[in-house]
Amino acid sequence: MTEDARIVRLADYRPPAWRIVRTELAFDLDLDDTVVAARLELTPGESYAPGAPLRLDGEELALLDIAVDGQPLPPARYALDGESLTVHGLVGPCVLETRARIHPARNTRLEGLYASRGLLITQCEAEGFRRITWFLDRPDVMSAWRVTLRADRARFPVLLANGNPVERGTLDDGRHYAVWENPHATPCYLFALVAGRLEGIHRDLVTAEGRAVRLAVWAAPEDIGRCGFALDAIERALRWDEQRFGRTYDLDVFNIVAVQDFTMGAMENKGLNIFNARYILADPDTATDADYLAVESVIGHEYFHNWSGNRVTLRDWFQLALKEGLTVFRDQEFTADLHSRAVKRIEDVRLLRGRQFAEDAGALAHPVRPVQYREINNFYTLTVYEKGAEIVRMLHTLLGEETFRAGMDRYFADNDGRAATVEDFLAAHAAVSGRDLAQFARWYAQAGTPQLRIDDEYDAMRGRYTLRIRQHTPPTPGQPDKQALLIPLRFALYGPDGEPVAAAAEGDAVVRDDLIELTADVHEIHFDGLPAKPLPAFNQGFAAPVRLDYAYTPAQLGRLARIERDAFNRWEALQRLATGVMLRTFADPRAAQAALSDALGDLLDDDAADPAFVAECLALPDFDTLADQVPQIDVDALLAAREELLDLLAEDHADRLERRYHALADLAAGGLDGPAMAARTLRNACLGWLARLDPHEALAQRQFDTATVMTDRLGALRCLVRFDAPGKDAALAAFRERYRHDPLVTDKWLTLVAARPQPEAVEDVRALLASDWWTPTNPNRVRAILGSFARMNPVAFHRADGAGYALLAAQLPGLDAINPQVAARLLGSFESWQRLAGPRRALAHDTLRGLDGKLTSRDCADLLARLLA
Ligand code: 0A1
Ligand code: ZN
Repeated sequence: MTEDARIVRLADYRPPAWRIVRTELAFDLDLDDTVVAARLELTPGESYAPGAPLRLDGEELALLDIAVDGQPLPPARYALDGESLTVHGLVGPCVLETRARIHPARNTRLEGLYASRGLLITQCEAEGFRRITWFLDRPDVMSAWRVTLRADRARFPVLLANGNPVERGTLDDGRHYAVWENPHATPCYLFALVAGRLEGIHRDLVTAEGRAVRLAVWAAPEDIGRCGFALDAIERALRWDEQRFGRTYDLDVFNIVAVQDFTMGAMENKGLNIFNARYILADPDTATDADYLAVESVIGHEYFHNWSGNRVTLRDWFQLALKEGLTVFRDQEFTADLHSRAVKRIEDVRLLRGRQFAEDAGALAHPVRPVQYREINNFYTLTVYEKGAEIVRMLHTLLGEETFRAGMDRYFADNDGRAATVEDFLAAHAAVSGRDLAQFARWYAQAGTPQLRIDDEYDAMRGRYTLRIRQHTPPTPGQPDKQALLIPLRFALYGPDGEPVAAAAEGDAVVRDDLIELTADVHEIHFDGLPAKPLPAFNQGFAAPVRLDYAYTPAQLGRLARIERDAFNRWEALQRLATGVMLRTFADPRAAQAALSDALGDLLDDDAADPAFVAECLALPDFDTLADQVPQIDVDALLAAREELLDLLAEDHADRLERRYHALADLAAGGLDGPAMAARTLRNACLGWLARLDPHEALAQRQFDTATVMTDRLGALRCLVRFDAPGKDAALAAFRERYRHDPLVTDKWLTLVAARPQPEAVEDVRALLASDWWTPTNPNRVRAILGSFARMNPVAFHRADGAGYALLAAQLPGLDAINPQVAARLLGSFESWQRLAGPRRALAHDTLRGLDGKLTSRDCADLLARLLA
């Protein structure tokens, strides 16, 4: 088979030849050996051809028995290979029964059924179910399910599966069983079971439709005390989806489980969500405020999938963004409604611009809906998730909340119980809005971040102000030419008094209130009757995920930071100002720096502003965001320019920073309420600046010594490590010992060590890899050490001698053999290698070439080929 024969293409989609209308599974569970009995009720599907064989997916399964309609099947009637089971001579509806033996404890890929600390866990998305039994492992085959779990009662007292519990009882030899029924038509990627020694907490409630539901959180006994916040978060998510989207829950139970070994963040299996423990466990001593918010957001995300993903699922994996982009949008709105909308938007845009833009500009760029793949696991990307959510957000912007909600209702109603496509989603919104969304659909098909270039002109004689707006999307791999997109561009014009100017727009684009709908490569729009040239502001709320090029002066940005009505854009003005200073793009660098410093000073003096927002403004663009702004990444120059500016600003505002730090102390001592969290955020931001100034190291040390919550303890420790304070090593050791038995907090310590912005971090990481802390089968641990190193430590990862690249590359073959998805994500850290300036480009290139032939998984082989193409 050639490499190309493995490529799966959207254009080749065919409906299934067979459907599986009902699936009954019975598991005899054990860590080393599990036996899976499957009973599949098959009926011919749309593309059924009489006499054609049935081909089921199946990997690493040992066949014990096979029968059709109750009769054992002779060997001549079926064929097995490493990937499939083919059955011949089936005509019309029939029942296929198989029994297979599998080995969970040997499963280090963590796909299919695997063991984690004595628990048995499943992960089936995208194609893991075929490692449990033979099946049509594709999302458009939807079945009703009945699952029986049998196991030793002492070692596996809790037995969970999808749907509702219907029966349980005792067997001989100390064994017991439980039966679960999931009546909703569900594809196999949403199958789940969990068995083991777990404890649970629960809450009973009644949905808006009057259904009694039991919500429960399950975790290892030592962790159950840290699950209360997660249980509250489920209830908040359930109520929010009822109110904002009119979606109610549809089973008698909703279970979520925390596990320590999990490749991704969490998984939305029907009625039984499985979570990486880091997105469930939280208490003030071990979780930061940011961790709490992440727990709430991921719980929301998985819960919201029950409608966007489960009730309406995907026709094929090319449609992944149909569930993921939509569900990210929904979880973003959940957080925005519950907390600060402006702060949430800023954080989402930071991630988008710092990471997704880089993906879209690098060797791995792909459309939100790809048209081909070698390995679908490689498409769980920031582009599918985050840019996918931005597309839904633009639709919301274009239609407005009311029409968008009607479009969502229509989408859910028309597609409930079905496997849908992006076209179905757009058709629902087109139907309710009466709009033609054909051009808008290009957002799903075209890779690359669009660039808007805006020039303006003011004719004082006529009082006419003109905007000329050009759009351009750069070429990406396989897509040299791009077409114009429908881009909703929000804008405002400010007069000399700082008030918005109300002037009617005319020109060759549709303009509705504050929204210009760009559809062509170039638009010209003018406003008449303006007594003075206005100050324009664009893309409020970052309504469109584009780069925006308008030649602001530092003074204009300083002014926007004060007068712009949109909070996101006030933050954005400061980011632009800081970026321009660091990249030296302003004609008068001194004036630019002064404008930035003045604006930050005013913010620090503004006790009425939300402290969390002020903290966002103090967080100037990071390395990734700066690197995204330049054609060639000169690592040393970017890092140096950033440090230089931060040092100067810290000097400028030492007094103000200190005042806010102390003034917020009382408020920050509160609990998990918004004001207390915001106060801690700003205090720790101030500390981060102050720690740059020698005499203030003592402040960080004092905060570390007296901290009562993880947010403050970790915030202080980060400063000590970051600036190499004298107490750094003692503090790191104290922290490590205090949390030695807590894997999630140990990961925080390892992250600090691996991300320490010093070239010697390469040697520190090497030492960690040789220590007992290195457990390469645990994805969180691999991420804490190598992920933090490659993604959060540009100083060491891009070390001039190439030692950082070599360190990572040396680990990849071993990791690839353990867990290909984890290895592939690390390999993705090289996505921007082609833009590196100087010798680093060749060093990275050589490192990648050196991996050729050493990475055996389809995941890594595919990525490496694309990186080197
Ligand atoms: N659907 C999950 C993410 C997920 C994807 C793949 C996984 O294993 C390969 C696991 C989880 C979500 O969006 O939360
Ligand atoms: Zn998701």
